[in-house]
Amino acid sequence: MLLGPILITIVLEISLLAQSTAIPSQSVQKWDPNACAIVVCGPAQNGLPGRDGRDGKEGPKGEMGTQGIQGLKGSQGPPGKMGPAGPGGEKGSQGEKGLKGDIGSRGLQGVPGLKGDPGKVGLSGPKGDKGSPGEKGIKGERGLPGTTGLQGQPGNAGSPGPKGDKGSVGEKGGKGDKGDRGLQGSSGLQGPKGQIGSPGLKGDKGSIGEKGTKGDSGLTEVNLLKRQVSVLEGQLKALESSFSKYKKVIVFPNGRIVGEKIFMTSGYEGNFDALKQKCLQAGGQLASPRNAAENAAVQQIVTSYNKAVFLGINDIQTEGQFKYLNGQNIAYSNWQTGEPNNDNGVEDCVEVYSSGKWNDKACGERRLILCEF
Ligand code: MAN
Ligand code: CA
Repeated sequence: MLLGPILITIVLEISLLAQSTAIPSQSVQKWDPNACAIVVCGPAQNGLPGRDGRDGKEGPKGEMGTQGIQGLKGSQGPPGKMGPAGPGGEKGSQGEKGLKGDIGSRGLQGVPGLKGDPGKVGLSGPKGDKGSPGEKGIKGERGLPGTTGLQGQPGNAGSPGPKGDKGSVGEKGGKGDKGDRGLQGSSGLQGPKGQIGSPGLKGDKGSIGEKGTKGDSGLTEVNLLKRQVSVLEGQLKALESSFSKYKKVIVFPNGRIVGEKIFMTSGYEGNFDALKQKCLQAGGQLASPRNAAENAAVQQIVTSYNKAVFLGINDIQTEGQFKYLNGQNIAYSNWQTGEPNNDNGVEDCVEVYSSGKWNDKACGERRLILCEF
């Protein structure tokens, strides 16, 4: 930048000007009007004219002048640094709804439908016209021989002799020629109209139809879908409420619902293996409460039937390590004080008392079934 050198030059020039024009501050401060006014000068020939010696005391300071005209506005300074970004503005209001879109192009014409079923049997038709005469028939067979002819004329008178005997009957003549065929008979009446035949083969696919009129805009489709979704939501809610009601009906009075789980008994009693099998067959498994709420539901059934149930928990595999039927270690238990004690070393199954407390018990004992689904 050249500003530095330029500034230095300006300052230097101003200070030199001040030195050459200003009255030294020392001489102003020590000015005394009573002091000698004689000034010793150089030869008159070359000197400057002297002062007239009338210099009076310095007058009082004048009144303050009126304010000067305002100076010209300085040039605009360089822009400051950019400030930090302000907080984000509020979200604008939603724009107006857009215009309805153009109607879409019409779809292709569908394939022609299948040919319809055959019609009912029609009424019998009118009597047909009389047929044309038939061809001339073939010549008939020769006829039977004719009857014996009449007796001949008496012979001429012979010489007178004795009268002769009467002659014998002559031989039968030959069969005559067959006669000409007769004219063809007139045509018979027309028969009844037949049944309508079976339907023909399916027709060929029709040609593509004309381009349809422009369809509704997509916006309308979206609105239609929204309406359908809203209707479906309503139906779903109704179904949920109805389903919840039916679940209650089904578990009354032999079951309990806890969250997603349903405990249910059929009243059957048997040993652990039999109970386990029954629950599996029903699509569930022996009750395996995994928290206090589920255990409370099991307790309610036990109390209601006044019969202890076996749980889907045992330590058959490893003594003292109680596991669910899937082999996992139990995550919740509600043992009666002093249990499990593996009494007589034969207690690998778990029963629930009406208090809700658990006791290990021999698996061969019979208990009330309680399955969970
Ligand atoms: C008592 C307790 C139980 C045990 C049963 C067996 O109630 O010792 O721990 O399981 O007897 O009948
Ligand atoms: Ca026990």
